[in-house]
Amino acid sequence: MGAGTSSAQNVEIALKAIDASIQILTLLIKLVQEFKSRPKNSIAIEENYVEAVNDARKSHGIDSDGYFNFGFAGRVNTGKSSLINALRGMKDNDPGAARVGITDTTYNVVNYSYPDYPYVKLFDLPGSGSLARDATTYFSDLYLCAFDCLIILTEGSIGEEELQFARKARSYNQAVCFVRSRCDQDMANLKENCVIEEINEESISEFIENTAEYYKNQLNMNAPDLTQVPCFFISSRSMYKFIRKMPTMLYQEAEFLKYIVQMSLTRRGQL
Ligand SMILES: Nc1nc2c(ncn2[C@@H]2O[C@H](COP(=O)(O)OP(=O)(O)O)[C@@H](O)[C@H]2O)c(=O)[nH]1
Ligand SMILES: [Mg+2]
Repeated sequence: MGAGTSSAQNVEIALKAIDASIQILTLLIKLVQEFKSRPKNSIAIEENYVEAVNDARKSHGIDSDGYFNFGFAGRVNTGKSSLINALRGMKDNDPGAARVGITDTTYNVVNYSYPDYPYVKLFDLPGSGSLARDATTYFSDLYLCAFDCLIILTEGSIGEEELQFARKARSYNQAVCFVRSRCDQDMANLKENCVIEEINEESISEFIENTAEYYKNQLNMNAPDLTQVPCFFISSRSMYKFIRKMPTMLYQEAEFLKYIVQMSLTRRGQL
């Protein structure tokens, strides 16, 4: 909180933040009900992309009319598998959980279903940017245009290859977003280095504000065509607790979920 901010102003800011969170959560709860049943509509694909998208779906064994499909792409170690586990309310060592911390980059695409949402599938894609995976052909090799929404996990900054994936996704009119996971580790480092005193709502929101500004500037400078692609700052640890309805400090887990749910429903004309 800036110097000179009165306690009345602090309370007002905190109340506004709580109000915004309640609004997001209320909307999220409402939207998520749609995922309890089969998609009502197909995704409309532009005529010149129909063949490529159908090929991509076939290659992943995707039934796009019967299921909502979300793809998780990005470099090795960015937290794709951990996020999928958290979204499924699973610990990394639970039976059936995605394998975490695996440096072997050659394993295949694996899709995971959702215990409470049988019509949702989450696709864990092999990491890009390794010797085993050529970044220039990653998008086409892995048929990344097949999903309702492509979620690109990033590291501290958005690299050229992530920009290319997002650009390609947009050329197919596919919903896409960047996600910077592992933010709890950043916060722990800041505390360790005495940059912040405590990890609390205030320091988290300041961290998100600063990091979001940095990402926005990066996009403005390197990819002005992609400034509409949102970036969410999250932690899979917080996501797990959020999904399990356990108390936790949140980063942008609710905003991220709201976005992907909303994009999928919009593409299917269900919103
Ligand atoms: N603290 C923390 N560690 C994470 C988080 N997400 C992933 N990790 C760790 O980062 C490493 C790589 O995660 P993984 O999900 O396997 O990344 P992937 O290669 O992109 O699938 C593992 O050691 C995870 O435990 C997170 O949100 N917080
Ligand atoms: Mg993985």
